[in-house]
Amino acid sequence: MSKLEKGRVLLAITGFHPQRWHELLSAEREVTLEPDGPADPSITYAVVWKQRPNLLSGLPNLRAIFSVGAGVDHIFADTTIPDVPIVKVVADNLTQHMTEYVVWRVMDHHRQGMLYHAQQKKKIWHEPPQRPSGDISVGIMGLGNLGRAAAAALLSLGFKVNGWSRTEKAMAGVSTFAGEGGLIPFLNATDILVVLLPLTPATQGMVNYGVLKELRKRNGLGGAVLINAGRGRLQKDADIVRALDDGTLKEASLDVFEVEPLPKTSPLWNHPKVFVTPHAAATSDPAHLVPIMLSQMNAFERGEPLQNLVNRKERY
Ligand code: NDP
Ligand code: OXD
Repeated sequence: MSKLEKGRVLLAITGFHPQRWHELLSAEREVTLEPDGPADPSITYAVVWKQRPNLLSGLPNLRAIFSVGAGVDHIFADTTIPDVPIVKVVADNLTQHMTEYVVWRVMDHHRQGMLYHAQQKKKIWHEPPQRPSGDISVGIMGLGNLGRAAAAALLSLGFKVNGWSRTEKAMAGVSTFAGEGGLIPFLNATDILVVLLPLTPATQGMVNYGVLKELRKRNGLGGAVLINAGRGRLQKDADIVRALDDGTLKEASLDVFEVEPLPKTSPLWNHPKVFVTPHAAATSDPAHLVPIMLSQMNAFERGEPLQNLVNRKERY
């Protein structure tokens, strides 16, 4: 089949330059760069990141939407998206990056990286007590593709691992909790909270002071720790500052924020107990993701079902 006989792709990206995505998709398909031809009836697929509102509803023959990220809240920000399947990213490379980020941040808090950093600045030679990882329970909010991989890596390092999800899940070695009823018991059994939830109407603002207050504090870490690599609007930035300042939280690693880029005026930038990364926990790499998208499009055109579909009702 020639490029022209295959479904045409609309590439609709805001916030970064899509040149590499364009080059790689163009190797197999005709690609239209938004805003060049948005209402083109020959467009079959849209590959999107934070697409312009009302753009997708103007495509008369759209058959599927592909998200450039694992999160799809950026797609639902447009309330007019047409009723076609939405495919999210599931890729070994992305999962590996997220696992590395979670292990890095958990290990740094566990091994007291912030304390050593502060000591080094003052040239203090002092060795605090070391606790075994088995004394620490890491609770992962969101036991999906990324949460499960992080859980497996943390288990292999000896941590106790709890997982919380919307529906009941079982995972060997992990204590699992589900739904609203499982939330408080999950938090009460957790020393380091790792947030890997999607942003949906049900999860927005969930990482707030009341939730942080429920974390366990009697641990070798000397307090509870928050790590959020899900989405910024899951959390209340001001509640995190309050929790850090009154000792509810000992430390936090934040990759995502209510407003991104994090405003220069945010107290999180200079907070001595916060480690900031710029939404960089797991970057979508087109070299890994475009071949997966293209093979899904090819399979779909052979009559095979699309994989990794978003549940439109739950919005993830
Ligand atoms: P999945 O869809 O595979 O998993 C989502 C998990 O969250 C599931 O376990 C799901 O429960 C759970 N969940 C959803 N809603 C609720 C709820 N209301 N209450 C309790 N649990 C809930 O997503 P991924 O693991 O692939 O990705 C997770 C998120 O990570 C993405 O949505 C994105 O926002 C973020 N992300 C961030 C990146 C970064 O660089 N910072 C990079 C990539 C992703 P159930 O199992 O019952 O369905
Ligand atoms: C994603 C992201 O959702 O990069 O993949 O945040």
